[in-house]
Amino acid sequence: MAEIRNILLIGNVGNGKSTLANVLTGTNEFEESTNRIHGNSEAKSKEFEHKRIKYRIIDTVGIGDSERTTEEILSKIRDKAEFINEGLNQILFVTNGRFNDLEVKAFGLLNKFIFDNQVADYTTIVCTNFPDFENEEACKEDLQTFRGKIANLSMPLASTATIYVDNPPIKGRYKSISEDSRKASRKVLLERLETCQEVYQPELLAKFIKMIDEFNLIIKDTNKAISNIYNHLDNNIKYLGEFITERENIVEMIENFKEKIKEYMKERYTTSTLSHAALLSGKALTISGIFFPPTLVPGVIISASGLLGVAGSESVAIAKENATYKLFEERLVKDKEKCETLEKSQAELKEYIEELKTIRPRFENSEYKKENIDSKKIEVISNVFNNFLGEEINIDVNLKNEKTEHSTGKKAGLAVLETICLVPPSLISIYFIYRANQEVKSRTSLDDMEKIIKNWGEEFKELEEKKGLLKNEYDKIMLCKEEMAKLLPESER
Ligand SMILES: Nc1nc2c(ncn2[C@@H]2O[C@H](COP(=O)(O)OP(=O)(O)OP(=O)(O)O)[C@@H](O)[C@H]2O)c(=O)[nH]1
Ligand SMILES: [Mg+2]
Repeated sequence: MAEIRNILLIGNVGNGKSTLANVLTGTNEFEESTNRIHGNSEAKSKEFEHKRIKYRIIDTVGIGDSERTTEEILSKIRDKAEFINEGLNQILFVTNGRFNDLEVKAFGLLNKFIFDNQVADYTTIVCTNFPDFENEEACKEDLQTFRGKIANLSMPLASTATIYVDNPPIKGRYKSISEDSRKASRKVLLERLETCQEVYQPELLAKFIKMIDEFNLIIKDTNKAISNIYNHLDNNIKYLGEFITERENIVEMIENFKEKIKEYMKERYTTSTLSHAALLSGKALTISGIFFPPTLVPGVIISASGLLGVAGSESVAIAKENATYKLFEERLVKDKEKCETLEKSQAELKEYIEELKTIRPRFENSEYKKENIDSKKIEVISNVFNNFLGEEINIDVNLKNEKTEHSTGKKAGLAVLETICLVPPSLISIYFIYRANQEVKSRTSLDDMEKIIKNWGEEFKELEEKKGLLKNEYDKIMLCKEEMAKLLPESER
């Protein structure tokens, strides 16, 4: 025999469970609701002793409310699992004598999911609100009609032991009469409970708890995966937007520089032509100085200034070009970093989508769904999976990141070589003028920059399309997220 007898009170909202708990425990610790529609939201338990037998009265929140789903009804009882697991001595099914369909349905659900066929042996129906409860004949007569009525609703209930009580509220004009009535009710109840020695171990409860917990975990995991997908999609879209803008900025920057470089290329061509001309004529004067000495000094001066001009214009060109490249390359490095970040974020997004996919079979195979415990919740989750995972999800964005092959060193080396070649008297200057002319025409120094921004230009349309696709997925997941939030308790939304 258990040390303490657990007595579980169940029954319709407002049928007098809490009142009965007060009557039994001889306290007023259980809240007797005056509002019959919105009863206790919380239910507690209290121990007391009578004739050296310890009892624990476990009140529950009213069941059988037309608004309540199967799960709600069952989970009310599940909250008391700690005591139910210890074993129950008696379940007091509190009714006001007018059993309705919902009460019968609730009792049926309890049998199916928490208790088992044996439950009727451990249940006593307590009819409250029966002022004539001390009149044996009146009770018998009522019991007959009552059983006749419920026989076709629930056979186990029709054969369950039934007692009658009346626990009117202790207030107003009839206060003392009410107190007397409650005392007499208590006697009837305790006499009944004294005979209940056996402990009933509801075996289905553990299974039921597992089923509910499993399902709650599915909701939690689904919600987490959806939130992660939502956040990543949101980030990806914003990021891709910024990425596109940034590339557009680079393209604009290059376009501007292109103009500037064109300008200085022209200047460079002029300087280069003048310098080379000076150099050529200087050299000619120097050579004629052999035959006509007065031209020697001016010839050396003119060729030296020409040489300086060539070297100067070349080094300015290299420096300007170098500055442009540096800037471009810096932006390219940033662009590359962005590509990598987006790639990483996309990989994570894919992982979360895969995760969501793995939850789906868990949901489909769950006992909860098979037993259709809560059709509303099941529908919400089904819709979420169908809506988001229904079609192939296309989130891949392939970004190309190119490298430039600009080398300042090579150019500077060539320039030095050029200057050295110009020192001895020779006609090589003419070739260099020709080369400077060619460079102005082809602007080779901009070639690879132009190639990159051209490729990007072709990619922009594709990226915008991708952004649109991501946005579609985002809209879908947002709806799923909103739906899922409805399944979560207020505090976790
Ligand atoms: N006359 C009379 N009134 C009762 C009896 N039992 C309960 N009441 C009244 O019915 C109302 C509801 O009683 P509660 O004990 O709060 O009912 P409950 O089953 O705990 O209700 P919930 O917690 O909402 O499910 C209260 O106003 C009680 O005073 C009874 O046997 N006779
Ligand atoms: Mg109550």
